[in-house]
Amino acid sequence: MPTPLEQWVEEQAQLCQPQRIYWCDGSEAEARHLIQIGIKEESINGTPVFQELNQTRWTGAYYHRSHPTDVARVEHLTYICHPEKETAGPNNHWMAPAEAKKLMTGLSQGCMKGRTMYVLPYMMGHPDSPYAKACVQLTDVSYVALSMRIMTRMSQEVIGRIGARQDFVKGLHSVGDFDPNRRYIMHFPEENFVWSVGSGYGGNALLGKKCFSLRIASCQGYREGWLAEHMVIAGIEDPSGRITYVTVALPSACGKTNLAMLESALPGYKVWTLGDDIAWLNVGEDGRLYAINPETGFFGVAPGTSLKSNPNMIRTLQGKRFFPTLFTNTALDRDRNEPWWEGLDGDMPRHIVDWQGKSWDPSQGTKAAHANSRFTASAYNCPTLSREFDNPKGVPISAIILGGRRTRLIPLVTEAFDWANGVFLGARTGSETTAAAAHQIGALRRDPMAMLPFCGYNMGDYFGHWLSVGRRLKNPPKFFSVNWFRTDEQGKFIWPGFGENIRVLKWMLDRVDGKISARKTPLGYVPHLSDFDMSGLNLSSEQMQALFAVNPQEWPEELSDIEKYLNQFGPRLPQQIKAEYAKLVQQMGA
Ligand code: OXD
Ligand code: MN
Repeated sequence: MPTPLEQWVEEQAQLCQPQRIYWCDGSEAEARHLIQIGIKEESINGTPVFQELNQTRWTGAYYHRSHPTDVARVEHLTYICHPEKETAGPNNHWMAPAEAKKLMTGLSQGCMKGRTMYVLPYMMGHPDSPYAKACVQLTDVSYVALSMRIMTRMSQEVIGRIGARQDFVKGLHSVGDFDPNRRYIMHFPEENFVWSVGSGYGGNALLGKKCFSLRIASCQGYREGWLAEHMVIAGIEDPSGRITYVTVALPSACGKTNLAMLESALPGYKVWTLGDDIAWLNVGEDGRLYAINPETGFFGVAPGTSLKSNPNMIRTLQGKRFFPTLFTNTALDRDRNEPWWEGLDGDMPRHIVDWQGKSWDPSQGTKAAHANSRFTASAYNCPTLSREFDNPKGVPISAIILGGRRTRLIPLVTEAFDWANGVFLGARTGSETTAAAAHQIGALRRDPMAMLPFCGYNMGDYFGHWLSVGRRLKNPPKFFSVNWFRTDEQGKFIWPGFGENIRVLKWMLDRVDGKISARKTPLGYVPHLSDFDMSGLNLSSEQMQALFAVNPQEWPEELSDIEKYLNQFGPRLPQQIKAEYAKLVQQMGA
C-alpha cells in the first residue's frame, strides 16, 4: 500500500510527466552530485544551471543565472485561494480554488517532460520543536533543490515523520517554459498546498520560504493561535554579557539581513543572529512571546553587501562549514571567476560580465549585477550565529521592532504606548518600494508589519489576531518603530545606519530595562537626546533633532492616506485599531 505521500507524488508525476523521479536525502554528497547535474545536464535559456566559481576565494560557491524575465517575486501573479474572497481580503489576489486548480492543471500537464522531478522532504523549524512543520516540495530544477537544502532542514527522516499522515505541507513547483503569461504562484491554505509554475526565482520557487512559512503559515497561525511574521530574530548582548532577544519587521530590501548580523559600532555590544527573514511567534508556557526561525539560510540581496555594510555576511559567504553557497544574477569578475556586484569592496575588476552574461563596463550606464541579485548561504556558515539557533523552544522576545523606508515624517526611533498602539503602529507602517518585487521603485505603499505581500488572509483579521495574541501574554514585548532612511533638505540620509544602528538598539534595551525615561510625542516615545549614545559619532544637535522630529503640520496627508488604507478592511478592521487611529488624529491636532 503506498503511503499518502507516495500516492501524492505519483499523482503529480502523472500530471507533470517527468523523465525520472529523484527522492532527495539532503546530504552533502547528494548536494555535490546535484551541482554536477546542474553544471553538465540542466540548462535555463541555453545556459547551464550552475557555473563553478573560484573555489580558493569562495569555497563551495556556484553561480546561477535566471531566465531574464524571471528575477523577482511576482505579486500580481500570486494568488491566495480561500473558498471565500473575503477571507483573502483586499490585501491579496484571490481565485476560487476550483478555478485555480483547473488553470494550474492545464499549465502543469507534461510540464516536466524530459526533466527530473526532485522530491524534497524538509522541515521548517528544528525537528524537535513543537512548532516545526513537516513538508514536501516537488521541483524540476537542481537550483531549487539545492537552494532548499540551504534554506531548510532537508532529510529523509521527514518522510518517516509524515508516515501515514495526509496533512503534511505540499508544494508543487515547475519552471514550466518561463513564459510570464503562464506564470502563477497559487496558495491553497485550506489544504496546506502551494502550486507554482513558470518561475525559478527564489521567492516564487523555494516554496518553504515566503509561500509556506509566511502565506500558508500565517493562516495556520490564525487558526492555531500563533503568528508567522516577516521578521529578523536577533540577540543583543550588552557589556555585562546579558542577551536580549528582539524581532524586526522591515519590508524587502530595507536592510534586514544587515541588521540581523550587525557589527556593533559601540564597544561591548554584540549582535547574535537567529534569522534574517522569517519568525514564527508563539505564546510560551510562561506567558512570554517566543520566536523560532523556521529557515536555516539567508537568501539576501547582494548589491550593497560589503565589509562595510555587512562584514559578517561577507564572512558567511566565504564560510566553509556548509556546502554550497549560491550566487544568482550577480555580475562576474571574468579574470578571477568570482561573483561581483555594485558596492562590493575592492577595486572594480577589469573584466566584468553582467547578470545577463554580457561583457560590461560602467560607461554603459547600466548596473552589472541585477538590483535584486541574490546569495543563498547557510546560517551555519555565519560567524555570529546565536548558540540558541537550534533551540527547539526558540528565544523569548523583549522588543518587536517595525519599520520602513521613509524619507520624511517618521523618526529614527519611537516606542509605542502599549500593545494595541504597537499593533496600530504596525498597521500604519508605509515604505518606499525597492527592487525585491516587480513594481514601481520609490513609490510609497502601506506595508503593515512588512507583511503586505505575505499575509495569507484578510489583514483586518490579521490585526485582530495580533491584538488577541497580545491579550494572552503575561509579559508582552514592547513595540518600537525605526526608520534609518530620513533625509535632509539636500536629500541625503541623515543617519549613518549599518553598525551605528546599535545605538538605536541600545536605547531600546535601556527602555525595556526601565533605565531611562523618554519624550512623549503623538507617535509614541522618542529619546531624550541626553539618553541617546552619540559617543564617537559626528552628528550635530540640529541633525539629531531632525531625526526625532514629529511635526504635526506635515501630517494631514499621511493621516488621510492611513485612513484610506485602513478603511479598505471595512467591518473586519478591529475597533481598537480604529480607536488608535482616532487618538493619533486627535494628538496631531488634525
Ligand atoms: C525576500 C523578500 O526575498 O522579502 O526576503 O522579498
Ligand atoms: Mn523577505
